[in-house]
Amino acid sequence: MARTFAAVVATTIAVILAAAGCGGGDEAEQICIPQEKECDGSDVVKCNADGSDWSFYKACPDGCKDGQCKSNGTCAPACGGKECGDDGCGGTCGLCGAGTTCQAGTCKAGACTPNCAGKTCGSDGCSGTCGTCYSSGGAADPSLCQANGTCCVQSCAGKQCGPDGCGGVCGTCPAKSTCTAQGQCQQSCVPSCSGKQCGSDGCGGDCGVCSDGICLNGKCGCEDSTDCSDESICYGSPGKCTMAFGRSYSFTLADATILEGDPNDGFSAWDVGGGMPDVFVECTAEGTLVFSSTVKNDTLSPMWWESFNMVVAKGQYFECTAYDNDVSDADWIGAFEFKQGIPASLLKDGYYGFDAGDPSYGFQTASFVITPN
Ligand SMILES: [Ca+2]
Ligand SMILES: [Ca+2]
Ligand SMILES: [Ca+2]
Repeated sequence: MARTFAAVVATTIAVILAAAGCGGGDEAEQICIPQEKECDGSDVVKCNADGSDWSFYKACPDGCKDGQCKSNGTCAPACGGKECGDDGCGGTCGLCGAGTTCQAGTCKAGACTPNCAGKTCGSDGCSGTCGTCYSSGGAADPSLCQANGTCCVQSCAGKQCGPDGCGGVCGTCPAKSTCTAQGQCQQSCVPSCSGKQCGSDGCGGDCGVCSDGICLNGKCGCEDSTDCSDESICYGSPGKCTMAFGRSYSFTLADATILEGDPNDGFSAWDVGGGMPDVFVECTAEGTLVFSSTVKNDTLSPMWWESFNMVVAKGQYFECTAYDNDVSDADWIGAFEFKQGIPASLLKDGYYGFDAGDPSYGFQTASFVITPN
């Protein structure tokens, strides 16, 4: 107000000087651009219409910068197009000079009669306000003042999101969630780990991590050795991947097929007088006998289903030989061997089928079932 008072005094003096004929009759010196605004401390000052002086325009509760009030950060003053009157945040868009009144946001000559009949917010038609609207959170919010001059009451009690009933929202939901009709944020995807030890929760997460990294149908562990890495087998129940070598296996000799004649003796009958062979099998590991089957008499397709246990080391030389049992000795029928050791693939398969692949070889085929102990 000091500025306004000073301006009035200066104008009065100029008028007096002009009337006295002592001022040379010149118009007042122009010191600013008419209507220009600048800051004076925390006030906005405005250049007079003739550019002769600054006058107080507006007080800024949160300070002035570049000729405009700073926003207080919680309420955005709504002064678009207004030079005076209520800014909706408890402040003013400006004050009108002497002899003028604020009418619908514009300073006009003459008196103005405030009218707040039926109104609780918005402009009183002059320089004042009929009231300020507040959000459900307690912050002044001019956007809640409706066209009829009453405050819209937000209905956000107990709501995290959704319409506030006043054209706005009660809040926004974080990513991957949506707002329910009841105004609650709900994850778009509902994780499901019921009955699962591991694997996907259906929403991009894990229900758990298995120690051996094997998760099948939500359970930790393997179903068979194909689930495990190259040199490991599936063992136990629930299955767990474990090293294939250095452990005991049960080898079961199931059956074999023998050539009808002895290829080592011109394909003559195996027994003197034309009898069929009397077959038994012996197996060695690193030259040590680990298995000797019973004798199956007079057959080309003996069946044993006889077992032995053996710890299988990696690279361990292994050989099985079939013989025809005779009265005084035994005829060598044939053999198979693993010079580089039994491969992990057989231990994983749990089965070995020997096939000579040579129609003239005495020991044609044999089959073993291999089970970890
Ligand atoms: Ca013989
Ligand atoms: Ca015989
Ligand atoms: Ca014999």
